[in-house]
Amino acid sequence: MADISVLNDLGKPTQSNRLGPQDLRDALHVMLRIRRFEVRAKELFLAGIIKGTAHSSVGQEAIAAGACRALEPDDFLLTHHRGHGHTIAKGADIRRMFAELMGKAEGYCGGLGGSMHIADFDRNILGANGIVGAGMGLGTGAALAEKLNGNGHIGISFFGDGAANEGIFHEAMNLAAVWNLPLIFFCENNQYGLSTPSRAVTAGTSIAARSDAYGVPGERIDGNDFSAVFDAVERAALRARAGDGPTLIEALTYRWDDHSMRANLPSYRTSDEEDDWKGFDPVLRLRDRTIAAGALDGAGYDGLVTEVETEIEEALEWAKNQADPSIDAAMAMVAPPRPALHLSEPLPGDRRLTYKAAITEAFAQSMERDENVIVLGEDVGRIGGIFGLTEGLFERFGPERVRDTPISEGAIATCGVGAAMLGKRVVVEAQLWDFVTLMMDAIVNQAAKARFMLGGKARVPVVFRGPQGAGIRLAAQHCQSLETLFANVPGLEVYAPASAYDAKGLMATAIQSDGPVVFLEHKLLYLGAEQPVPEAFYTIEPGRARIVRPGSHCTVVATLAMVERAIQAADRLEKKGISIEVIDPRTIKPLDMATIVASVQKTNRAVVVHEAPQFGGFGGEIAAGIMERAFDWLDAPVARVGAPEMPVPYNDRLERAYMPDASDIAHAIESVCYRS
Ligand SMILES: Cc1ncc(C[n+]2csc(CCOP(=O)(O)OP(=O)(O)O)c2C)c(N)n1
Ligand SMILES: [Mg+2]
Repeated sequence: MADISVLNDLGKPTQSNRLGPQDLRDALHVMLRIRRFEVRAKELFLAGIIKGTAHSSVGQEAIAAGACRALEPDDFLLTHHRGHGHTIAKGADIRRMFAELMGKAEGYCGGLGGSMHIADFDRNILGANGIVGAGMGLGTGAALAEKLNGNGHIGISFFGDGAANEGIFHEAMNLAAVWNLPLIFFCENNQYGLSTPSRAVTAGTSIAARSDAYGVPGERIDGNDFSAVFDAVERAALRARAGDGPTLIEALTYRWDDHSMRANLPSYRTSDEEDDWKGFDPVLRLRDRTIAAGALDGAGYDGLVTEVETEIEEALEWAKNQADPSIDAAMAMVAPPRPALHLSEPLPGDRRLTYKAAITEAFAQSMERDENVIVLGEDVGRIGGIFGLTEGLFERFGPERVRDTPISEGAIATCGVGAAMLGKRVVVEAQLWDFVTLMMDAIVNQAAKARFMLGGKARVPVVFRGPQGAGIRLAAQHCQSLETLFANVPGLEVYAPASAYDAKGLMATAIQSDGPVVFLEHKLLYLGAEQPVPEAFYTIEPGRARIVRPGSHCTVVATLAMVERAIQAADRLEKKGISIEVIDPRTIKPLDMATIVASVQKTNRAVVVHEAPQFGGFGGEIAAGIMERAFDWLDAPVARVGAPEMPVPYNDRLERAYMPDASDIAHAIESVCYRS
């Protein structure tokens, strides 16, 4: 059972000097629209017209109406799964919301997102979210972008009491506080996270009290009192606009319905408790105040209710009559159009740079060309990153654009996504690529899907980059090759350059892309010698493999540190009269299967090499692609070379044995060459 003592604080009248009778009437109108929307949505769900699930905000309407009234139209809003009220109060079109809930093409997300992903970028509604807590991380990024844009806009991230126990709450609060971001953290404490009472899983006296730990103001308010919400958000907005940073507001409230429309959970709340809270109905409380203020009488209220009912019926009838989306339209939403790139790659020339310096040069040139390019990561600023990839950028472009972050991978990565949504091009460094596992929500659930699930308008130009791979004895948690985790996620591109030339050109391409790119580097390549790299800015079209070494007897497809080893194997076998064609795909996704297939049609044999464990590696994808498209040309099954089914060992000798080397590759080549 919930803590009923909180009721003692409710019902106390609060006064806002800024709100006149007409404001109260307008807010009541908004709250009635929210309530009717939710009531009808639930009925439509039960009738099978709305599918999946949706989360009603009945009982919580004062929060949406009060908070959004204190914001300016240009301020941004991020919400969560229970977001209908927030989007309606921020001005979203109810017809398009219903259409989305019905999965229609005219819905806010083209029918591809549903209730949990409604966004309206024209109104700075940056999206509801199906991942509890994600809006806080995204909010830090959106707030950072607006701060850097210098336009005076601020934003709000709504989340629940349950979300306050996610790590992202703490990471985002800390980040927003240290960077003084114009962001309001608004916790709707409806006292339950699904079936679990908040007080049973939440330490401390209140969620608001946690603000002390981050040195920002925090207050707990009556969330069923429109004016209390308005006042608190207005105070927080004034602070944010004045450059004084974030505020945490915790509003006590109660949801009247079950957790979701789909939920058919055993009872976990008493009917007494539910009835008590219904006695604090935010709509009726505002109705009474509005009547007392003289802006409405009883008949006027009934008229308002009827007006809202008519609007909602018309909206849902309109929505019902819309068409379903087509699969072609859905496919077009996955990735943004590619920006115009240099179609022909420049000649390498005589100037030489290391792999590392080539990437640094791509950062510097991209930052010079576009002031919206920013770099985020642990130690990327003052010391230029622990491997030195961002060396010199801090001095040249300043601390606003080259930002040393807290050790908060979840916040850094979601911050990058949020900043990208509001105009930045963000490079996010994972100090060691293994730490990307703490960034997975941002990359996989947010960046990869934002354009698709939020209606095609979200732009997410973020490069998630870092050094993967073994070879310098950093053991199991600092040496993995994780490309397949990303290659299997629609909406992501995965680049893996093996040469300095490709590293510079592909990094420039990645930064120019309007969609998210996972950019894999390799620690051993950082140690490599200088190679020819053009001085001028250039890009490389992703999805174009490079034939690194021509040959006629067997095709070897290799990436990153394996390219050099494949060349060594080819050199050895050449002495035995075997001619090897080595292909570096350069980008794992998009993958240039055409070049690989054409090569196999010439050589009739293929070996695929990667450093990641063989089982489940992307070598299987290439082998299958060759089998599908060049089966009739094959003289032997495609061979794969990868690491064994083992975490990367620390011991020097074992680590060397773990990584495929030229002998392993040569052995595999011989096995396919001498087969027939
Ligand atoms: C990261 C994550 N964990 C779990 C869930 C499943 N889930 C959806 S809503 C919810 C409860 C959230 O509670 P709260 O944050 O208080 O929001 P409320 O539903 O009460 O509005 C849970 C557990 C999820 N969507 N995302
Ligand atoms: Mg809750």
